[in-house]
Amino acid sequence: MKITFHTVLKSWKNILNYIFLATGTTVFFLLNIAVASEPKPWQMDLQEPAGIIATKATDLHNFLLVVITLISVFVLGLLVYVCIKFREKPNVKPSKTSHNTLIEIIWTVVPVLILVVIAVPSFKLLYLTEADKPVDMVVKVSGAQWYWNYEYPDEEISFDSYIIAESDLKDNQKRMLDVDNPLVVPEGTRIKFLVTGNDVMHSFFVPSLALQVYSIAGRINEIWTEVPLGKKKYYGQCNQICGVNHAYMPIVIQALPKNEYEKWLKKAKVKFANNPINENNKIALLEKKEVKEIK
Ligand SMILES: [Cu+2]
Repeated sequence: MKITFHTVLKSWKNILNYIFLATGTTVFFLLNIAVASEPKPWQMDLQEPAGIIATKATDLHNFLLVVITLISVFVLGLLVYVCIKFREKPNVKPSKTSHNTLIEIIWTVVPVLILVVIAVPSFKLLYLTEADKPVDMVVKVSGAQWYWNYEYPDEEISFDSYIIAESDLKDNQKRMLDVDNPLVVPEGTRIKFLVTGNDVMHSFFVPSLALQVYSIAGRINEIWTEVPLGKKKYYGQCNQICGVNHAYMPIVIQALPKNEYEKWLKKAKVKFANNPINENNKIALLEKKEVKEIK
């Protein structure tokens, strides 16, 4: 091929096009990461953790992944070694060994030690999730067939949250994930969720915030999380098979800056003014508070 000024210019143009395209795609993905925590197509890893519990849970997951990989590789290596070393050809007369005290002690003690090493960070995390930490706000979540109800006991508002049907989706809304009324919270807030159910069992599951708790009728389960700073949407789904429309009850937690949250709250108090607050649950909530204060 003859190299002319024109071809050089053309190839430079191509290179520049690629650079622009690559930068554009990267910026798009970074922006996407910045505004939403959601599952991605062909995602192999966990969702990016948000808040202290999710970060620690992801760290534990990564640590366990190393441990389990080492164990699997070791066991596979042993199997291959045994298959080769004790194959029939060089061992026409098979060994009849049935006991070896040293090996038996090793294969009992080493797994116990591994379990202890795993148990320490695991229990630490478990205690953290169960800890009665002071929180900034309380939200009551009720699972129903097949939608969620969110109640802000301190603000005396309550509303239902339904999936947006595929035919009604707007350009920036996600199929099977976006809802009409998201659970709006202020950014940088520690929230306690009181989770209960209206009918069958559901499960309130928002992976990026490490929230997963069963929603059971007649029972209140507690869980807390720290929503980090930043205007962001955290997507989740019911993950307890609860009936025919189980797949259609997604969860959206929308974190807003404090002033935007206050504005939303004002509007919400008007919009949801007619929604009844469950008086029985409110009493249960008060009792719970009192019990804690006595302790
Ligand atoms: Cu479900």
